[in-house]
Amino acid sequence: MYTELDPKIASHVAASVGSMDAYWMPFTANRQFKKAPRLLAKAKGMLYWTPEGREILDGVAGLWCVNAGHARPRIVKAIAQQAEEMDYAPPFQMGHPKAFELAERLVQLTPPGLSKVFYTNSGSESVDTALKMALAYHRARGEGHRTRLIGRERGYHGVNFGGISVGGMVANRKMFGTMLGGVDHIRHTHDLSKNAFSRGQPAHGAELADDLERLVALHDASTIAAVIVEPVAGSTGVLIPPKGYLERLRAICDKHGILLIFDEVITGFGRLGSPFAAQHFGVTPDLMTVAKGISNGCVPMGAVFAKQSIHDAFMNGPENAIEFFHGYTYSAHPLAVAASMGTLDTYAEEGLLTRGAEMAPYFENALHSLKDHPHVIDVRNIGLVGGIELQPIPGSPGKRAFDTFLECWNQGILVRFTGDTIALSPPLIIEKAHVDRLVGTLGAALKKLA
Ligand code: PXG
Repeated sequence: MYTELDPKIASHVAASVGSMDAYWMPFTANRQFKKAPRLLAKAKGMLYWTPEGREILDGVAGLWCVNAGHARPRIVKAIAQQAEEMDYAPPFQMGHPKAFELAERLVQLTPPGLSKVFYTNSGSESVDTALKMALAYHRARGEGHRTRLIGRERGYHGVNFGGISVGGMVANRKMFGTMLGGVDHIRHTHDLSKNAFSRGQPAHGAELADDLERLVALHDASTIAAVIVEPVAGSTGVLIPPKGYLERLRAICDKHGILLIFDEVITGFGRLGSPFAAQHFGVTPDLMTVAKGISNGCVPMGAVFAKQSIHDAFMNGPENAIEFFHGYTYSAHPLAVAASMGTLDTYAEEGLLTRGAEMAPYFENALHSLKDHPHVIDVRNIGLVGGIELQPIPGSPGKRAFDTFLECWNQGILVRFTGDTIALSPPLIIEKAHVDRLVGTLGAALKKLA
């Protein structure tokens, strides 16, 4: 099973896991992985260690989630204490004090108006929750004919049926039938012919927001409930909104009474150098989905932030009636709430929700030093997110990025790849020396593979 690994490493790995047969791994080439496993066994700060003790610098905050770095003491302590104090409390028709306290703290961080929090356990659940809220909101105010949901090409909104329906990644959609009906997509904003090697927001493409007008003309605004976009798309290769694009999308939604949903699962909690992308870009959505950084990835958690007016539209039946028939057994799970409190404490103490803005110029310059490396066709960045797009190997899309990812892993850094783009999204505690090591190693990997 471990024949492709160095025999010494293989025996360590084998000892640490035993059989790998039973675990059907998510979003993974299972057969390939099990022949040459890449395992992580320990984490602290900016670092991981493999079972055999090799140090790996974390260039992607786990999976865009460990924003405060690994094993932070306040978070560890909060989770441990909560596990002793109360492991679980039912969230339906019941509550626990810290869930309310956390909600009050969270809405201090959001843009004005997003004053209500609905808890979930993941980004996918947040997305499906927000889509359901949008539909139910219109129905509650007598516009039940607004049933269409609009996503965007190359969007990623998780893997549940709502999320893949509005999502725009063909591999995530094509195997799963017809999904939700009544969904349409606006065009994506990625245009290397005009915007390659942009620093921050690209100059060209604000007019792509007008594609929403095309769908309004086709379907009529009275049939459209909401539009969902990632302010910066992460999973599909770090797609940064052109200057003026989000403002224009907001204006078109307002004009037609369409709700605007920002999926901030990746951009939320400091990734761009502001608490949320909404503040970074100065555009406030009606609903905002988050996960990942809300609990530093330590215990699964997500949330939807809603405008007061959306919440209030539900509060119109008899007082003893449930207003929104939706929720999860683990909504506001005490361990997740505790992890989130410890996370917010850590963010506040260390100024992490704005630290990305301080580090961004250094990160940007380092990334753009890769411009003339082999096969690099674009470098793009915003806050502490970077994308390096590589020329695909003819006939083997994605292989160049996968090989680069593997070479990086062998050389001791963890990066992400999607299509032929390498993505970086390090923990927000990153120091300049880490940036140098990340980018230096990535550059060396690109040269080695040339
Ligand atoms: N929305 C967005 C914008 C995301 O990035 C989700 C929803 C779903 O979250 P959950 O918690 O259900 O996974 C995500 C998740 C990658 C990568 O490689 C990104 C995500 C997940 C897995 C891989 O970029 N983002």
